[in-house]
Amino acid sequence: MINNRLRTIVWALASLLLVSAFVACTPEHPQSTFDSHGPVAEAQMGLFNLLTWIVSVVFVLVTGGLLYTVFKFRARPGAPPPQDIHGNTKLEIAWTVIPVILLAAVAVPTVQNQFYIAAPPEGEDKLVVNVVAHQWWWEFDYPDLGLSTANEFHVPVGTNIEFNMTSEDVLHSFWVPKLAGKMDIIPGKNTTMWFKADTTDADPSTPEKDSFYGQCAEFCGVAHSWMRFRVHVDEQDEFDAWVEHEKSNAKDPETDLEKEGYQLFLTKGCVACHAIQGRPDAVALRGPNLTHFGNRSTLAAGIKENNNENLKVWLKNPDDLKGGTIMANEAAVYINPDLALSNSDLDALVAYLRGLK
Ligand code: HEC
Ligand SMILES: [Cu+2]
Repeated sequence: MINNRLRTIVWALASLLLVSAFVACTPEHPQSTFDSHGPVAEAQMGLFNLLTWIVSVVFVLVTGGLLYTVFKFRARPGAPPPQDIHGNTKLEIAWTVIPVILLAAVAVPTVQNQFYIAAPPEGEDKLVVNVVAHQWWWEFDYPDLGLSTANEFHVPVGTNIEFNMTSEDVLHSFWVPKLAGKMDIIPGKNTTMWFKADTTDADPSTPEKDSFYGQCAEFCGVAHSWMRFRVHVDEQDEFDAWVEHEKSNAKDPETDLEKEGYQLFLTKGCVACHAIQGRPDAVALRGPNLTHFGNRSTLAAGIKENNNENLKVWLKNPDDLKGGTIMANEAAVYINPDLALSNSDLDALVAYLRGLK
């Protein structure tokens, strides 16, 4: 009875494990490494496939040999006790030499790949993007184009993008699964990697153009899993237009509500942490640059759609969307009751920020 139930449970767990293993391999996921795009992701995918084939063959041969031996030489009633043997030089040489050959065969492409993914090929055009990781958002600077943005960045299709990365606080890791493997980001140190996107649309099965999803892949504190970002891959002319616009100063507030929001932005201490280009009072960089915030598709490092409702929830209490941010813990409006934002303050700030197109 108990045995039967146990057997059912073991079978159920095993099938569940098998199903989840296969489901995990689907390329139909915005962060699937199996849907590789561009030379870096493809090189890594190639290495993965090579390794998988080699270990599969080894697994089948070793397990097959084992099963064969176990069944063929199993104890039979009345059979004499097995003979004790010790040492077999031929066998020992074989099982030393074969793994050495296999490991050497795997080491060559692995080391080649390590060098290949560290920096874009010499002599080819490249675009440099400096990444600064913060708890829990991303700063993206383009030193050669003189612009800086946050949480979402654009790159031209078919161009090598070189990343120079460092951290403001703790360890983070930069990962856009469809474009390249992970790279650690270390405070006080510069790490590099590159990728080249071969398509502008991360998911052609949907009618609209999709961006590539990225995320921090190193545990960096309570909101680690909410430290996401987006890569928008553009045709060259779209990218050039984005750069021109992104370099321009923030739009002036137009409607009365926007003007009120701008005043609140100055008087409620938001400028202590947020930069808005063209506003000399707002140059700090403890939080994301908000110059063209209205054009970003997501809010709070890729976790929510950037719309009026979500922005209002965020400004009312960032903790409701994402626990433990510096904004919730240190901004005057959340720690000093005299400065707390009223409902109409929130509406004005939403109007101003969403208007920063
Ligand atoms: C003590 C520093 C600090 C102050 C003051 C502050 N913020 Fe923030 N803000 C941050 C940080 C840090 C983040 C990033 C949070 C995250 O995503 O983890 C952020 C995120 C944001 C975002 C989302 C940006 C994006 O790209 O997703 C908006 C909008 C914002 N803040 C508006 C405001 C407004 C309006 C005020 C004033 C009422 C304010 N902040 C005050 C630090 C601050
Ligand atoms: Cu992180």
